[in-house]
Amino acid sequence: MINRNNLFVLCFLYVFALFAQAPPGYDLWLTYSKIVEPDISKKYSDISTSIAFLGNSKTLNIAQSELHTATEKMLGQTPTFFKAFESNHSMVIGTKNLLDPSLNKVLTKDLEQIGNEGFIIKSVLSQKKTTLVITANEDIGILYGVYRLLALMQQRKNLDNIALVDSPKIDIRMLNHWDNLDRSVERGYAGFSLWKWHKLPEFIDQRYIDYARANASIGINAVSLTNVNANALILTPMYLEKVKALADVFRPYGIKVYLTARFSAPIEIGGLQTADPLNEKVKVWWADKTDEIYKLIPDFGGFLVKANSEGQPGPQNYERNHVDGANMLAEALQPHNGNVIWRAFVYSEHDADDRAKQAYSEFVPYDGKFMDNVLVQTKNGAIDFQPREPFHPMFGATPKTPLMMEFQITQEYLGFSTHLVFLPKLYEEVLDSDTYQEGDGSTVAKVIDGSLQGQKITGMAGVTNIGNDINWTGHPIAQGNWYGFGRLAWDPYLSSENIAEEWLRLTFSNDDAFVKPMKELLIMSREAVVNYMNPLGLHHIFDTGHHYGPGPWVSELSRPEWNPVYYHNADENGIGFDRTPTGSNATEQYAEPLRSQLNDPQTCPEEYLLWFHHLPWDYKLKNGKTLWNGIALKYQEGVNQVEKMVSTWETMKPYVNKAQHKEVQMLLQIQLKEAKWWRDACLLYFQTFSKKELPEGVEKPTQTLEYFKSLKFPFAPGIRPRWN
Ligand code: BDP
Repeated sequence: MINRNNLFVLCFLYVFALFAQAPPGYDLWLTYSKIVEPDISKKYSDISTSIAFLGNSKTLNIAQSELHTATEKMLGQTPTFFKAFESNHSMVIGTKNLLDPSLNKVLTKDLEQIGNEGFIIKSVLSQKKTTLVITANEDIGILYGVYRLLALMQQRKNLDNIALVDSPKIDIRMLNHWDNLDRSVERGYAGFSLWKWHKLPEFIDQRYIDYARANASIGINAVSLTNVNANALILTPMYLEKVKALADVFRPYGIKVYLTARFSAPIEIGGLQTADPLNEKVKVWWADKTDEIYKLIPDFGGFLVKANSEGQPGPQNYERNHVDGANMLAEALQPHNGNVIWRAFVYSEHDADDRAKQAYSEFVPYDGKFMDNVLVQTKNGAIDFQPREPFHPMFGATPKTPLMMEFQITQEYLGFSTHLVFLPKLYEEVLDSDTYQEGDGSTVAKVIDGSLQGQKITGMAGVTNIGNDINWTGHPIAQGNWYGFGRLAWDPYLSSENIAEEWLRLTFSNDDAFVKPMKELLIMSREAVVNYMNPLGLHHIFDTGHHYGPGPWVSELSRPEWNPVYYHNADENGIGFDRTPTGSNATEQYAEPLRSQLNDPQTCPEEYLLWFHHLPWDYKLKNGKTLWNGIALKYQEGVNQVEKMVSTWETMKPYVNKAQHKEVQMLLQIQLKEAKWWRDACLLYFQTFSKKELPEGVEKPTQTLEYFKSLKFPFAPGIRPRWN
């Protein structure tokens, strides 16, 4: 019978249960929900009853406790752990030097292949009994192996006879935070920065640990904490103590900390008169500063530098060049095995040449001149994180310089954290592109992982979409972009479809009735955004500053290449940017046969048509439609695709937590409204040049062009402070 006392206890238990569980979305893909299929649960339980977990270290303890928590949640069973190898264990986990010699022998060949970070998960028959072995050369490999095993379990994979030998194909797998010291985030749409600088170093937020755990679970091993538009204060002793505290949290998870280095720091915080990279005092200042950092953080990763780009200081302020600047820092870091990651995102208001050509023109001649510990970080495309860009022509064009890929995970030009876009599809398109630099099959992935041109050090960075929102990324589905980036940084040959499937299964449900339609939705979502924002190769027609919503009419900004009209060139004769030899000749930066293919509108892939060509409104597309009708129909298609996303999501209610279902539902409604906004605003504007009617099948706009032009968003999130 329920009396007052036990009612109180029940209420207490209910409230406790509510708070004991992380709020929806906080657990990311590490949900470890209960495995309800009895046969699978039984099999997994058998494997994880008695575990010899060899060795002791912070990293190993994390792996062990993850295994403990996960099996408890998934199987309702707590494994018994042994710290020494006895007999009859169902699972053995340990680095190679701790394994039983007979096991070690069986695995030697595999162990030789996996380097410091790889792992082996293998079902081994020994003394008539199968044991699941997780081994690696180093502790971090064990941690990665445990996460992988748990991910396989979450996906209900068959583990009988498993023989998985895996290691990362890329060395530096890095998140770039564009976080400012005041906790605002440049191009951040998921709240404020995670880093509570004011409370560090003493106060260690649980979130730092949860963040490191999530990264380790997908193999991310490097983090740059601060905005590339850097503030020199981060290099002062007070802040370095705080950075050290974060580095200490991240270390057992295999994550190294990097900082952005403001080139003028020797003046701003060092009291010098100059930051000239060839000046002796400047060199000594950076060398001392670097030593100071390594005293605190012995495994410090190095510096990420944006120099002489968009107003940031750099070596050119002293008539020196990027090589002088990068090598000066590289010298300071070299004794400590640190790296310089020098960004190639440069374009100048003093250079009248096509912005798309400038980074290549400036950097390719420096090939072979950088020190060995310099990587040049290059955005995936030559303009700026657009919904679709052809790959950056620098990939493959600098055989003696490691190029580090820079993708954007935060959706600056993709509808912020309001629009649903599954970005691994975009990343895959870039990585699979053939540069032809060393003949057929010279894909960007092979450039990045060093296999094409033999680079000794390799890297991939993602400008992160993480903030202090409960669900980390603002949009619940945007977590999949963090996940997918990590997976591709580990293995740039993975398919976006497999990543989508993995992530859906880990995060939401293993029910095929959910996974199949949702996978289709995710894969389509990228093309949908391209269609309703920038179809057929249009680019950079976003409204000024915040980059939210359309602004193809913007023409009054001080630098020509900041104006959308610079990119679309619409007039009565047509639309598009002529980058062939009759125009800016940017195509010359691509290798043959690609160059010729791009130069001819008939052979140029239609998705890049207006990126490379200025064409008349009545130009005939492959489907026989005129360019004008084709553009209009693409905008409409984008809207239709979002409508489809809305209706698919409606049917997903049974598989998703109620609160998250509602969140995505509301966000999709905004996305639909805004897809129509894009379509109507762009078509009304371009119509002033084409002077043609909208074709059949395209909905009529319900507002005027003047109305769309009048929309202003002074407080849109993520706006860059003009300059720190
Ligand atoms: C652009 C952003 C700007 C960044 C810049 C960069 O609009 O906020 O500072 O890229 O990558 O996309 O440095």
